[in-house]
Amino acid sequence: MKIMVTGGAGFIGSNFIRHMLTSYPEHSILNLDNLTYAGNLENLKGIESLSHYTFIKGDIADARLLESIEFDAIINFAAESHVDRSILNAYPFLQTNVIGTQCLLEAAKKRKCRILHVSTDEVYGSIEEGLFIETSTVLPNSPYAASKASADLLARAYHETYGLDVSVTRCSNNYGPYQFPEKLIPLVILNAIEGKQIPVYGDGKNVRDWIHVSDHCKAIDLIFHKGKAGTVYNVGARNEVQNIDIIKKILMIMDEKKRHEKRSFTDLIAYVQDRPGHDRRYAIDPTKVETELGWRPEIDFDKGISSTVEWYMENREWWKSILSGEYMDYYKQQYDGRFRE
Ligand code: NAD
Ligand code: TDX
Repeated sequence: MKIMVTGGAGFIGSNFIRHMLTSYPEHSILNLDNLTYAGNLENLKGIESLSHYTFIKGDIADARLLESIEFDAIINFAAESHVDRSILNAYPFLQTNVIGTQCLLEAAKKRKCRILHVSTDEVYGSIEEGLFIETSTVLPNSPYAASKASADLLARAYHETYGLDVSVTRCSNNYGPYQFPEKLIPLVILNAIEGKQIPVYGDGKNVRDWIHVSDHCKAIDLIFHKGKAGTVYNVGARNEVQNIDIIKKILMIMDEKKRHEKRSFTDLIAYVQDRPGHDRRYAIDPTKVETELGWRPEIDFDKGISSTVEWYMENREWWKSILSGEYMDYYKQQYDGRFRE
């Protein structure tokens, strides 16, 4: 089977491609990614030369390009993914997350093939108490969340109208290696290493439900192979943490690793203006994927966060080239125009 993974040069997509190439050497993986600021081929270092892996630089919203590519199934990770950026400019979010997803649904419809669309718990909005289930009302609060919710609704419509074999996954906040340093966890680690302030939005008591990226990847693998068409699966590790607690935990781990220095990293914490429309709490119920498909998260949060801190400490070259912007120049020039016309 030739599986087209979109957005495979990003954080979760690259972790997923590694997982698939190891778990299914019989499948070939095609990575379609247009290398936005968040796409980094360094995330895939070491696998470019594998015979069952191919990279295509291209846009998921390019319907003509999609027609020219051969594949048997699609797993869609490609997206604009950062809430703060969507608040500054929603347009690229609608273009990629809505129009792009619609182009992929259309391409899957033409080929009558399976498509798994990777979505987020943010589509449900904020919940003060209890947990969101798959049939909870979709009430997105940021332009990012609204664009993801729109794509989810299109996926549903393509199933109802055309009988498309599509499943949607809604996962909670991921952490782990190769996450772009605009997101909370890598930002805290890198700012601490560089002695920069750590901005805490509002009172720092917003709650997110955290899952290690490798647990998310395994859930997607399972849902792709065994999930029911036309349905949604929540994916989460029942691991709710307040932002300020996660920040303090990371800084404590870093303090422990640097005992010789007098200054504590916790001095770097700075409360700043809140994010507009900042969702107070995300919490999802993953019972469906657990009982229907037997998925369980495997990575304990304390161990996962500690190994993640270590990964960023040991992979300085990876993030230094992101912070300096070098990663874009080198890789983007290499691929520009090569597959487009
Ligand atoms: P990311 O920003 O790290 O990566 C996104 C990738 O998509 C990049 O490689 C980028 O180049 C590519 N891309 C963007 N626009 C494209 C386009 N038009 N055509 C082709 N490629 C394009 O994102 P991520 O954190 O890895 O998230 C992946 C998916 O998972 C997204 O759909 C996101 O909504 C969803 N998700 C993320 C999280 C999380 O915590 N990060 C949680 C739940 C769901
Ligand atoms: O500097 C910061 N300070 C801060 O307090 C940043 C970047 C974030 N925060 C807060 C905002 C959130 O409450 O930390 C929390 C996590 O923020 P992000 O890492 O930006 O993630 P979030 O907004 O929760 O969205 C993430 O999880 C769901 C991903 O970016 C989405 O793609 C995914 O759908």
